[in-house]
Amino acid sequence: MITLALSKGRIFDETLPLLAAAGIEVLEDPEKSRKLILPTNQEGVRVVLVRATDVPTYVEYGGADIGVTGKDVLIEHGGAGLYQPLDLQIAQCHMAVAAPAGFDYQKAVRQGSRITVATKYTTIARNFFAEKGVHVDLIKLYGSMELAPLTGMADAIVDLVSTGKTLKANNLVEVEHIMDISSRLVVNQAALKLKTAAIRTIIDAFAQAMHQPA
Ligand code: PRT
Ligand code: MG
Repeated sequence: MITLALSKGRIFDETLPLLAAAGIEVLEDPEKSRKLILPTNQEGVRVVLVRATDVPTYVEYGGADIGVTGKDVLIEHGGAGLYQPLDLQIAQCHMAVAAPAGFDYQKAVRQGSRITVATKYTTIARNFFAEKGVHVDLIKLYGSMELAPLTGMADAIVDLVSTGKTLKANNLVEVEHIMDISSRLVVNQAALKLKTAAIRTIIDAFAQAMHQPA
């Protein structure tokens, strides 16, 4: 049995066509079912639904053999014990620093001021500002980062951006592009050794599906 960990929403939705290319069809719709384990048309393959941030943990500890997870989640997790054979180029977005239009971020950086930054992505933020030589006080949040500058709790945020609509709706402006983000296939190292053929088949099918012209 191969267990694949996915999170509901964009990762599940964007992984479906890759699964189809591997001949795997998920038999239930996660938006309609309350089940956390979904059967597929292949007796030897099942999907488990977990929180996006828990995907690397499930794969690391063998709760799942393989999983699909954002580069953001992977960096924050650390990636220990995970084989990362493929960048699937799905759930694309980028990590950015954003601030209210009234906050002169570039000036604060030039003057070497301390900046208070709210984020869910503390590892990415810490590394980015350390490399730039900017002194930051990080405030860890678990959601709705945009609110932090609006309430005066932080000068800026580090968050994911795709269309930019969320920043715009909250009067925030992107001031730094930190890195491009997409989702990766992650594999449990022990599972790769024990179930090589079955896992290789999936990796190869995904790789082939990705290289197909749109
Ligand atoms: O939502 P939940 O708290 O359950 O979990 P999650 O946010 O971790 O999961 P999910 O499904 O929202 O995101 C899973 C993965 O999708 C992330 O780890 C990213 O790698 C990737 N991804 C791609 C995104 C986005 N695009 C994205 N736009 N993840 C989050 N967002 C959020 C962003 O944080 C911001 O709040 O969408 C908002 C910005 O979107 P725009 O379009 O307004 O710019
Ligand atoms: Mg989300």
